[in-house]
Amino acid sequence: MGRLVDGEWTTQWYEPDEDGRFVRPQTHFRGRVSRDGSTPFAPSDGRYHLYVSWACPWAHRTLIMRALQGLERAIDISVVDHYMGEDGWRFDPSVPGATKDAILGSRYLREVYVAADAHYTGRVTVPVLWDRETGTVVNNESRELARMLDHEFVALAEHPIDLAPADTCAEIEATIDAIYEPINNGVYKAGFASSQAAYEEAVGELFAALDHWEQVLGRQRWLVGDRPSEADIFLFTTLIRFDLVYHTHFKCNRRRIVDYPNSWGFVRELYQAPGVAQTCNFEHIRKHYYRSHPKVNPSRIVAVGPQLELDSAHGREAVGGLGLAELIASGK
Ligand SMILES: N[C@@H](CCC(=O)N[C@@H](CS)C(=O)NCC(=O)O)C(=O)O
Repeated sequence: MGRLVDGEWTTQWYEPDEDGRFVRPQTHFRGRVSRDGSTPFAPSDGRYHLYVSWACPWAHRTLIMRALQGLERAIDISVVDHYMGEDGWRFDPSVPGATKDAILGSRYLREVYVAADAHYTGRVTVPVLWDRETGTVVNNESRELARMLDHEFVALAEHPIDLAPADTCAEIEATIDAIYEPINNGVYKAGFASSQAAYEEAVGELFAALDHWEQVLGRQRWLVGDRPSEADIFLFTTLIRFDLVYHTHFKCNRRRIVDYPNSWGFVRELYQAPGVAQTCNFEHIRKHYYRSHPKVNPSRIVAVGPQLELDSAHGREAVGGLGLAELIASGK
């Protein structure tokens, strides 16, 4: 694990704050693809390329959005190896599920960042959206990329759906904010804490939030009412990894997601929606986390379990509202 400083690679673990808390760095590339011509990046078939990891929950947001919209043909992908070592993310097509860098043929993802900005300073993260036309990175912030894939590529999507409709968009944004610190980032704050107090603070907030959303999902089908939204995808990418890695590797072990009946049904409904299971690579998830954080797991031994029963009936119809598969079929 490391970072680029003025285009040069340095190896260094995350710097905690003075109380041992994990602090997630800001993202650098914040360009936007827009269909109204307001930015230099117009949506166009085959112009953009996504760099992803099957292991990463942030990249997974973009992979799910790409699948739900039917953008696989319009936006191709390169997939890094699951192992992230001293040199950061790397390409190794001999690893099942991983690919070469289809754009630059590079060995390490950091080369893509340096190609976009020779003086780049910051972490080298996935996901990354690359523009073939200008030869640069458009954006590397998953929340913004998910919104672009949701709204800006409608003309290229094989079955476009709107996962942030105007009338509920403010509530969707507020819900994405509400789950980010305690849940999406919370598992990392627990796992990367370097003091007992910071760990306990993160785990406390995490399970308070999981308990809260479990109640909500008992009353309504989705986080924002009766229709699926971006917020659901963002919760899903953390929950699908929870029992596999966060519970044991990041010590988030007060409960498992299978112990939350509503949340577990919610996970299964999303998993079973067309195209989503193909974005879930449990080998990459397991191997990445257990092997890539030597401070957390110095032996790099990969835990064997658990077996998840993701294909059993989710039963979420009982809560009412619109199913994700139904939304895709309706094309709205
Ligand atoms: N804010 C970014 C965070 C992405 C991120 O942290 N990705 C992780 C993988 S799960 C990564 O690439 N980490 C490499 C590093 O921090 O060196 C986003 O949401 O897109």
